This record gives sequence, structure tokens and C-alpha cells, in this order.
Amino acid sequence: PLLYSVKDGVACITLNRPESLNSFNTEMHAEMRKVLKAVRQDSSVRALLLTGSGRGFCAGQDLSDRSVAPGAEAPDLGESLEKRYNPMLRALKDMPFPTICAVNGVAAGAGANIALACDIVLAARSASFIQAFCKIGLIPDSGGTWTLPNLVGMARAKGLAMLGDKLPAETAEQWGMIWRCVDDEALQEEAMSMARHLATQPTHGLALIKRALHASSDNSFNEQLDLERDLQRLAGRSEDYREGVSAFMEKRRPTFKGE
Ligand code: LHQ
Repeated sequence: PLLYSVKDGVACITLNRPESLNSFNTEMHAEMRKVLKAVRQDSSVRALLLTGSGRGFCAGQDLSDRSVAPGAEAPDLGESLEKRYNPMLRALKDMPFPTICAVNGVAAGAGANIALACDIVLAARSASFIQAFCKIGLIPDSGGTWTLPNLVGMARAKGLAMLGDKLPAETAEQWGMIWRCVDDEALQEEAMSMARHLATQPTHGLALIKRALHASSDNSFNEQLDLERDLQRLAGRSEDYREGVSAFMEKRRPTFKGE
């Protein structure tokens, strides 16, 4: 259910159950867990690109796994989040290098929030985002209740989460929910070239940038200044900082090792 490759410092994961719009069943979850672990442990990887095959990006949980017969006991969805979705979202969010999502088509339910948990989201112009949860009596999960208000503000987060309307990629871009939308034909090439570029950049520094930005929504301005001090101290000890400054002074292109 997944395609996985590593090349030029870029790990590429493609959700691959196009017949059900790449929705997550048990097998895909298990494979995703393995692959994210492999990505994290592969020291050659300096960027992750996530995308989907076929006409959709991901329709969230495979609902055919989930239908409840009348009178039967309801499955514990909390357990499903605890065991499957939450570890996946934490792994994605905490990757110590940039994560790029190329949203090739509809991203619904958990699929939308998995995409939005990536650092940079590019979407095909024909793609869309749907917080489908409310239509089946659920709440946005996979980090959605944190990610949405952070990205688009509370008014839009509530509208998206409670109405469950389809948000076209262009509107998502106008709202600042994603980085950019691009023509459908250009999506994969643009996303890959961005991932390749990022994989040549100061990876350790980029990981520290993520940490600082993620902490910002929980911190006061003063706390954030303290965090910047601590993280900049680490960044300033990196090989890549040394290389960046030397290259600037010597008027040459830097070669970053990611350390
Ligand atoms: C699907 C699905 C799908 C199975 C399309 N499952 N087959 C976490 C914790 C534990 C449990 C509960 O959930 C969660 C998190 C969640 O993600 S909850 C939200 C789950 N997702 C949804 O509610 C979205 C359901 N899908 C849709 O609303 C539509 O498919 C969208 C709007 C995404 C796309 O619509 P269309 O472009 O019209 O495509 P379609 O509906 O015809 O879908 C194509 C095929 O894919 C179709 O199968 P078929 O055999 O008829 O061709 C669908 O049944 C199948 N499919 N989503 N989630």
C-alpha cells in the first residue's frame, strides 16, 4: 500500500491504494509505521516527500474497515488514534529535517491533517481539502484541532471543521493554509525539486527552525526569546554554520553536510 524510495538525500513515500483514494487500512498503517522509522534512522535522508498515487492524496481512515453493525459494540476510536494515527503524526511532525507534502488530489479527514502536518505543503490546483469528520459525527483528528487554528485562525478553523465543506487548493493557498498551489502537471516535479534543494541545505539548522516554530504557539514572547537563545547556541556550533559564513566571506557557494 506504500511506495518508498531514497535518492539524493530525499526519502519519498507514496500512499498507494488509489482504488480507495489512498485511505488508511490496517496494512497501510503498519507499513507507514515501518517506513517512517526507516526514514528517521537513515542518516543519508535530509528531506521527506509525501504524496499519493492516482487521483486522490488520501481520504483518511478506510471506512470499510470501520462500519458498525446495528447492535454491535462500537469500536474504540481513541485506541485507533493512540496506536496508529498519533504515533504517525508525531513521527512526521518531529522528523529532524524538512517534510514536504505534494497533495495530488483530494485530501479528506485524517488525509487532510496528515498533509497539513508536513512543513511545506504544495497542492495541485485541482486538489482540495475536506475536514470530513463532522459529517460522520467525529471531530478532526490527526492534529487537525491544533493545526487548523494555527494555520488559518479560529473563525476559519471552526467553519472548516463544523461545515466539512470542500476547500479548493487555491483558496487554501489564499488563506495561508498551504505554501502554494501549482498546475497539476507541474506538481510532482516542483515538489521533488524543492525536496532535493532542501536536502542540500543546513539540515541541523532547519530541524532547529522547526522546533522553534512548533514551540511558538505554546510560548510567550519572552519564553520564545529564551528558546531562540538556546537553539541558536546549538546552531552556532554546527559545521554548516561555519561553512555558511566561510562561503559567504570567500564569495563561493556553500557545501552543507547537514551537520
Ligand atoms: C473510500 C474512502 C474511505 C473507504 C473514498 N474509506 N473507501 C480516525 C480514527 C478512527 C476511525 C475513524 O476515523 C479516523 C479519521 C478519519 O479520517 S475520519 C474521516 C474518514 N474519511 C471520510 O469521511 C472521507 C470519505 N470520502 C469521501 O467523502 C469522498 O470519497 C471524497 C470527498 C474524499 C472524494 O469523493 P469522490 O471524488 O466523489 O470519490 P468517491 O467518493 O467516489 O471515492 C472513490 C472510491 O474511493 C469509492 O469507491 P468505489 O468502489 O465506489 O469506487 C469510495 O468508496 C472510496 N473511498 N474514501 N475513507
